Amino acid sequence: MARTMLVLLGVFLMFTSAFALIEAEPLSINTSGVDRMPWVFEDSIYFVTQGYNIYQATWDNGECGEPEPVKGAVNSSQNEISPCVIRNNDGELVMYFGRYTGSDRDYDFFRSVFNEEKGEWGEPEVVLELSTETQDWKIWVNGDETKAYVTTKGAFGGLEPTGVRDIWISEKENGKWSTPTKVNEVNSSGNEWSVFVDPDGKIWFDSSRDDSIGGYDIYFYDPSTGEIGHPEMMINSFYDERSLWTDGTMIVFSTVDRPNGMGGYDLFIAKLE
Ligand SMILES: [Ca+2]
Ligand SMILES: [Ca+2]
Ligand SMILES: [Ca+2]
Repeated sequence: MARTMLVLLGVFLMFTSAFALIEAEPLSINTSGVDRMPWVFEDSIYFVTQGYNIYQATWDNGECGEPEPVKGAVNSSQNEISPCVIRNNDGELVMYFGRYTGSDRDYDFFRSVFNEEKGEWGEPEVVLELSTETQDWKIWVNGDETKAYVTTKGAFGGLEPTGVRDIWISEKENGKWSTPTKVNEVNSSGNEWSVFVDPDGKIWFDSSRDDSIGGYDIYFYDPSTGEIGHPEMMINSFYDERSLWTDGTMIVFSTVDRPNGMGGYDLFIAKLE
């Protein structure tokens, strides 16, 4: 009898510890308002919160410090979204992000360089080659600033907008971004709102398509196999899972109204290995 109890206890502990490893956990920086569009870089997490401004907090393997708005000229009275922070070949800290500029162009993409002397972000410049006349939403740029993926409700190169968000790619040639083209391997007839390329080259995105568990789910496209992966248990749920950041070992993503969150959009972290 005692032995049976011990075996049962062992099975229970194995189950709960394995489950703990794959269960996504909320980040401590979540608020009752909007907390979304995470980007981890060096020792900071950047994200969108508090009236659609970009905040940062110190980051140590999932442990976050107290968030504060990024210093300098990035945040304005308009909405800022989708921070993408890199360090380029000149050693500059660069942020690409989206900003709502009014009903004429909706959101456009901007680029700002961090001024190390002043300790703040410099005046952003609009990146017109990667922006359309309608809603441009998510941007990912590599460290060389030679390759960019964007999502937009608009279209480039004289194509007709489809009315939903798709993923497009551009490469820099002679210092100028090429006209973006559609990434047909990942686009569906529904919305692809976000895009993120991990260190292995996998293209991650969120989408609502036939096999989604509920609403929006997070997917990745692996160019080496040509297949689309759909992580289930640990990340995707009946709730909406949206934009994400990953280094290949962990993933930080936004989700809506998930239990254990603070409400609305919240940030969660899960291990990928
Ligand atoms: Ca929230
Ligand atoms: Ca626009
Ligand atoms: Ca879902």
